[in-house]
Amino acid sequence: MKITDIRVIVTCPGRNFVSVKIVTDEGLHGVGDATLNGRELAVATYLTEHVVPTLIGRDPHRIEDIWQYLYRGAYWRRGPVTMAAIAAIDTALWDIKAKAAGMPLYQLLGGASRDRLLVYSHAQGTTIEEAVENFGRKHELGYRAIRAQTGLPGMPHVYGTGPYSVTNDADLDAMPREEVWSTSKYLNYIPGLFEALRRTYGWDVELLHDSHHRLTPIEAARLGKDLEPYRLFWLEDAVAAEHQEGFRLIRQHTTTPLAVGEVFNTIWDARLLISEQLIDYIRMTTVHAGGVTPMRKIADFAAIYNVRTGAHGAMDMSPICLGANAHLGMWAPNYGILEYAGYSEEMLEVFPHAWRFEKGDLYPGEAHGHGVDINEELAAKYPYKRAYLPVNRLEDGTLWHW
Ligand code: GCO
Ligand code: MG
Repeated sequence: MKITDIRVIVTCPGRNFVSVKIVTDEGLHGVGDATLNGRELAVATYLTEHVVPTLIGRDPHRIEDIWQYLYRGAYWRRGPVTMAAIAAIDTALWDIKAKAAGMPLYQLLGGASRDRLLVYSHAQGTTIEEAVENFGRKHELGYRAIRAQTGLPGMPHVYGTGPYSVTNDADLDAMPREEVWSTSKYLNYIPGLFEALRRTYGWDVELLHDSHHRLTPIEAARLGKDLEPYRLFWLEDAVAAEHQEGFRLIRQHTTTPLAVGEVFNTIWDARLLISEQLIDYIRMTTVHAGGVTPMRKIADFAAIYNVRTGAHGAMDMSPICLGANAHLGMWAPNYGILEYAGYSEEMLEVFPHAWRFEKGDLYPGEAHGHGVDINEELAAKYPYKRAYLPVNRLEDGTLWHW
């Protein structure tokens, strides 16, 4: 089999997605997600100008060799742009291999380790009352694990707390929106949210929370301790993880489970956190970790240390990435949970998919490959729109982690 064409497809059915479609001389094709929220065209250009020309004519079955060729061969390794580009190629190649083998991707990876995948959704509000109410709506939809976020009294909109909308993380702002943050107000207010959730919905639902990199290690340790009575499934991105040793300090102080990894690009970014058992869940995801090939290795490495997977699945990862994550999750012996933020109707029309959601679980489906495709004609109807993620400042104007 030979690769005859690789198309890089940029589309904006409500938010920007970058996809790769690899076509072969045997009529099989595969697709991969290359979306890097807010920096989409950097990846599209990296692919078109630097990657695609080197792959035409190659054997698509040589996935590992092509991955090494793009990773080691470029000399300039790692980084979100490079790894999203490699991920898209790698995911499309696994899609082709599984289709050629006549089986769903999870079968090729080693077969199912479970029947279904527990997923988590989001509930948020500008106040605790609003967040508790919205949590109830998600609970009624059947979700058994829900991430809860609330705004802070007297503060303008903060991350993940605005009115629910399918595009609300990056509602196509023409310039980066500036948000305001106060750690002390947050640390005082947030335990009240989880107290209210447990009081209202009891103990039969998993609670998650995302601090979005905004705390220092000692602040995160304090929050972890304060949340212990509510038995969280995890506390996510408590600190900016460049400072990995900071997790030692958090770990010494709290039994609240810790999750991190959505901005990691390679297994090296997670090496210390996993091998020292400083975290409980590794949240790396197919598109940002370099594809299915490294995701398998990360899962196996994490399993040695009892760290479970919890892949990032906000809606800025396309339905293709969700499909690949679902197949990896079906196989991984140490699967933990998968984020499933959901997509709009327009998005799902552009990306026909075999996975389905039912009663709090995701099923990857039995279609051959990873089960997600792209409707190129429809994709062309939604041209790219420049969009930014917000930035974050402390009340005195200091630029802070977003
Ligand atoms: C999450 C994330 C997202 C990110 C977004 C950035 O846990 O789902 O934190 O909301 O902010 O994916 O593009
Ligand atoms: Mg997050």
